[in-house]
Amino acid sequence: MGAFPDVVRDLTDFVKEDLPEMRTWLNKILQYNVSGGKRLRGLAVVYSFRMFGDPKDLTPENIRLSHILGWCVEMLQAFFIMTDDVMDKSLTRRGRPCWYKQPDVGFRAINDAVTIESCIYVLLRKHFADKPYYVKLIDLFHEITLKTEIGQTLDSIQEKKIDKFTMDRYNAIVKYKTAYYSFHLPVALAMHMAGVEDIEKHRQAKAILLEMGHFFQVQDDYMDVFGEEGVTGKAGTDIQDGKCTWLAVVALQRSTAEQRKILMDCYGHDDKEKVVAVRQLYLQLGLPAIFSAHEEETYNMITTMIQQLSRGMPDDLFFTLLHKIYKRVN
Ligand code: GPP
Ligand code: MG
Ligand code: MG
Ligand code: MG
Repeated sequence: MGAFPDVVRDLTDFVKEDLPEMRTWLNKILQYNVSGGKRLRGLAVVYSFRMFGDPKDLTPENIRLSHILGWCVEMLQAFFIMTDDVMDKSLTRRGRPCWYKQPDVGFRAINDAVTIESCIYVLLRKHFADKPYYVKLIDLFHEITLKTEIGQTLDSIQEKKIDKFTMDRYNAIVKYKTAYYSFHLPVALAMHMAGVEDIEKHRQAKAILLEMGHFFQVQDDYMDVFGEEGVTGKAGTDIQDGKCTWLAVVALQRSTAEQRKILMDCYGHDDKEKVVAVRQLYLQLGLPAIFSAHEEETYNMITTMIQQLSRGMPDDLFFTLLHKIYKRVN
């Protein structure tokens, strides 16, 4: 948080002084959409740089740069959630109305979101242009932005076709829409910053991070239905939107013909009674207990993967990330 005011100043300074209303607006959209939340992704950059960096490189200046890079990841996240909330017709985010739901915003939120995305590259140029790893950072942001957008497309074209939901399809959607940008991106950025270019180290890190990212979205899907809005900060929309979620896939796998009919009739409708019927069916099928068992299994599987990391890989970092998400409630 100490670096955030400087980040905002760098960006508002990009806008010339003769456009004061734009400077005020930019300040407002950054405060509302970037500064809140758990900052899990941004902090992952900072932890990863500390763990991968050679002790002699952990200077106050470099640590500060890792904070700025962390904010760049949080800005990418802001860009995604601002547009995702429009597409998902969500009402609340981080315990407040979604940005597009603000009375003076509406569809202008789309421009605000892409503006925040572009700000990432202003910060990268300002702080990293003279670094040998500058191109690696830009390239990774671009590659993972496209992967996430591919995931968002898969997520939206799958909507409501409940008879087509399979675990394979689900796995592909969440790898692209969530795992790359939420877990792989922050750690890979920090590895480049720390000068770690060993392909095998990147491969091992990515394998674990994509598993964590996958599980993170399973949790997100679970909380969409069974979480408390006061704790998650967002009202669920997946059943109404007809999303291919972990709950929907598991429910389909375990349904009798009769239960399947309830899903076919009720899933994907913005109708209170139908939403309640789907939730009831999830309870009847015992999904909360199945989710808990899956959480344990995933925790054990990722723990084993971390224990098998080669020497020189910071297993503490991966355990810290795992413990941040295990049994999370928001
Ligand atoms: C999570 O889906 C995925 C994203 C927020 C990535 C969006 C990507 C874009 C290119 C816009 P979700 O809809 O389940 O998230 P939430 O529950 O937070 O709305
Ligand atoms: Mg959403
Ligand atoms: Mg979505
Ligand atoms: Mg969700």
